[in-house]
Amino acid sequence: MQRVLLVAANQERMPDPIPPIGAAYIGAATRARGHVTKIYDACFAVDYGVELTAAIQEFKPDIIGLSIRNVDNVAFPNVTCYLDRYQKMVGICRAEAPDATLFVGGSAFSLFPEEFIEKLGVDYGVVGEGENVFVEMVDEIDKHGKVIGDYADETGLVLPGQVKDLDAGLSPALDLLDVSRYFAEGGSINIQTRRGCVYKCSYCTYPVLEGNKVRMREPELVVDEIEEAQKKHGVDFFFFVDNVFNFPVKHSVEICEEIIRRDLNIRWTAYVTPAKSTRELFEVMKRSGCQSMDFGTDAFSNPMLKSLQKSFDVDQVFRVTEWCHDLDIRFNHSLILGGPGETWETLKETVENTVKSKANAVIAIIGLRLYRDTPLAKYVIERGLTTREQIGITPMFYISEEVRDGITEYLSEVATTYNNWIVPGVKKNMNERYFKRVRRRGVRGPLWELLDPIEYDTLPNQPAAGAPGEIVTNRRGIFRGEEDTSEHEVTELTD
Ligand code: B12
Ligand code: SF4
Repeated sequence: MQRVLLVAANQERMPDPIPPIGAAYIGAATRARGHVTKIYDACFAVDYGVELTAAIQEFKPDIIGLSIRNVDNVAFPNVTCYLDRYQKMVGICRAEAPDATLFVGGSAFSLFPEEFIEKLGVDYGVVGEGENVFVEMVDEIDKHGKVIGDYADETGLVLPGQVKDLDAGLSPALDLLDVSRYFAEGGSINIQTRRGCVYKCSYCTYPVLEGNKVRMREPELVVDEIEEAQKKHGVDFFFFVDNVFNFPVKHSVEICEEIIRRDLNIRWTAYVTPAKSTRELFEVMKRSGCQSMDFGTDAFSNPMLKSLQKSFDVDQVFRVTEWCHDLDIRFNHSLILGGPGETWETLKETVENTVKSKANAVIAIIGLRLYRDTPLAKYVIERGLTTREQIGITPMFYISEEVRDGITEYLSEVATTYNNWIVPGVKKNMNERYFKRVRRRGVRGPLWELLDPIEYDTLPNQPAAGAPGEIVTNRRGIFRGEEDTSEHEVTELTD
């Protein structure tokens, strides 16, 4: 039997504090094999250094597993990178438990494993889903005092793990987390119904993280998990964290029907693709408690939807938003602006159409954060703008040349005109203190749901900027993590 301490390292609380269910999945798996397991969750820590030290001294772990979710906040130009904090946490683990075997895993790690392993100096780094491979390695340490199997390369890198049969796995050990606090301050508890994504949007990491085939959980087991959280913790609002909740459609319908059949009085939200959506699907979603949906629209102009390799067109987006209005489902458009081929014309069309669709809220990200092994990475590498190696933990964003000078100012202006537009990169319409006050009043679900559509007849002016400037390849940006006072380099690429 080993003593396994999982450290959920995320401290980001915008837009909400998020229960670290990745660590809770791992915790359920180690515990099921008889290892004494605890999660130290840094999310609400006042001083994680003091708390983590105390947790290690008290628990005396044989094995520590650091779970890292975010590399950065992807909010160009105001980017915060979390590497320093992760390094400090590793330092504390090494100092307080010098004999413990130190692992790292999580989505951030899986995106840049070689770089993280080098920068963190851990014993092992597990890429991808950790439930199986991590537990096998813990078992080996238990039996032999060390890992003897051929799991890792010489740097400690453990290659992608993927759980083939999700139903054979366990539900996340929510009891290892402070569910009540997350529910009170974050307004929902997360549930995963499937892994993987079949779509091939050009910039997206999700197929890299979870694979390009969808693996689904048995609808009954998903709803069992919902019911248990409801009974044990009084949770009545859920966030389906699947990359895309509504594909395959049959699976989504079965989950909704099971919720309806059990007459659970819950509400929920999810990421939804306009592709393959039908009104019948939205109706059954609504009947099962769907209060809102977040469309991964990205762009609202056909040339840009094509450029980003999206699987729907402008007409389909209008269609799904109409159904939302008819069925009283609130919705947000997540936009990613400035991709290859973006012009002032396409940008303006996106803004106009988004406003026309009367969205409750719009979250607009400026520029495309580059990740390795995505079609977009291939595009920029082929054009000689960067190399695979240069794409890494230090965030690098692609912004098309035509809109590069002026896009930030323009979106700032749009968000001033429409206060239902949230632009994280310029901190527009993101008021943390207001968000906290609202939560204290017991509001559930994503906070953007509180915003209301703004009428079409107040469209913003044509963008003021627009003349392509000289190519910028090394623009300085400031990273403002809590403990991170150093200045890092943000590279902005254009073609
Ligand atoms: C759903 C989601 C959201 C929802 C969360 C809602 C909720 N209540 O949970 C919302 C919209 C709020 C959100 C917000 C943000 N998100 Co988000 N989100 C996701 C998404 C799609 C799923 C996350 C999830 O729950 N997965 C399910 C769990 C079970 O998987 P997991 O945590 O990865 O854990 C598994 C493995 O990683 C591994 N593992 C995990 N820990 C450990 C530890 C050890 C020791 C081992 C061995 C293995 C291991 O095993 C686990 C089980 O298989 C991911 C993309 C993805 N597909 O991963 C992005 C993702 C995590 N988000 C990302 C980002 C950036 C953000 C934001 C910063 C964006 C923003 N500016 O607002 C915020 C941050 C919010 C916060 N407070 O931290 C990025 C992180 C990458 C990066 N660049 O940093 C991701 C990867 C998407 C991307 N762009 O690629 N997000
Ligand atoms: S953006 Fe959404 S639909 Fe497209 S590949 Fe990523 S997860 Fe799949």
